[in-house]
Amino acid sequence: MFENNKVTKLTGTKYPIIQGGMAWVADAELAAAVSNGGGLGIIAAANMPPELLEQQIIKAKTLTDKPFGMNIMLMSATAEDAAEIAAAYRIPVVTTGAGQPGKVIEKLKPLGTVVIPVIASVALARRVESQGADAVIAEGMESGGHIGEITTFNLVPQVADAVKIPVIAAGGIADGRGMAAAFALGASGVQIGTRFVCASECRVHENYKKKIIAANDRATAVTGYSLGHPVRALKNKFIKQFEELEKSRVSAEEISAFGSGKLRLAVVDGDTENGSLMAGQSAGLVRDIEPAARIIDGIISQASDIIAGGRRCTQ
Ligand code: TUI
Repeated sequence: MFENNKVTKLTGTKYPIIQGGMAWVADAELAAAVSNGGGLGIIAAANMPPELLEQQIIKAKTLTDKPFGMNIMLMSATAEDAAEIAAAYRIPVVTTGAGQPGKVIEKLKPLGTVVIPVIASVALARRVESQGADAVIAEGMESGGHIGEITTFNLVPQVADAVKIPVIAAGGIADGRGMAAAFALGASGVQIGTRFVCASECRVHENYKKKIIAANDRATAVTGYSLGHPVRALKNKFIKQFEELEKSRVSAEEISAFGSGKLRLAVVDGDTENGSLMAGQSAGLVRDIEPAARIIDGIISQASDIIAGGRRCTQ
């Protein structure tokens, strides 16, 4: 049912499912596993040194013959290097996040790269469309990591009304119900992050995965509003301390310094108390660690059943 739609035509994948470009998490192995499962795997350039990013791309090519993409985090000091590398390796699809992607579009579009910015508002969706973006990922504030202000349920249909390019929904989607709902709101694809953190192929520390699986509906909190960079993560000691600092008279620089390196601490060292466990509200929906291909198959089959069933609203 989802094969050969607007998004699969852009991404060259079987299904319109894109993996989130999660810093420290989205490496060659996860990207290849998602691509092998029929979605679009993504390597997150984040703050990776250029040599490491190149190694990851080369490694992914040994693990899959399917297309995979790259995410450029625009707040990163290495964003321009990442765009150079995307160009040099002819990465077919590039997603961007956390900023204005004008320069990336200008650089990569002439090479034929499909550029899909993550946006969190209608205004930015309109702007990137006029700059030549091929599609947009409308990311609601249910997402993990750096977020905007609008919920997926409101952002997706408003963006779908405002632009002609395909809209991919993100934020709060972890199963086939979420995917079916996204399509009902006008999306032609979904981006999924948190659920893929719990893919067997994802090399995130086991402790991180266990915290997501144990999470309930109220397990996440948003910090960083005072810094202008709200971030959603699972509540823990680190979040409590961060909240205390934000309430105090401590300077923004000191608070930022306190947050620095904490995602790595959680992902690599498995320190679930002092690290930043970035995750979306859909953590409450994640129950098991499963191979990426099984996650994708389950989502597609559940979403297809819901849509094909044309369910009568008697539930
Ligand atoms: O980028 C994300 N999620 C992220 S990036 C990240 S790394 C990080 N680590 C620590 C602190 C802060 C960040 C973790 N999670 N998602 C895509 C996204 N982009 N969400 C929201 C936006 C966005 C927001 C504002 C995109 C553009 C934008 O433009 C505002 C403007 O006008 O410049």
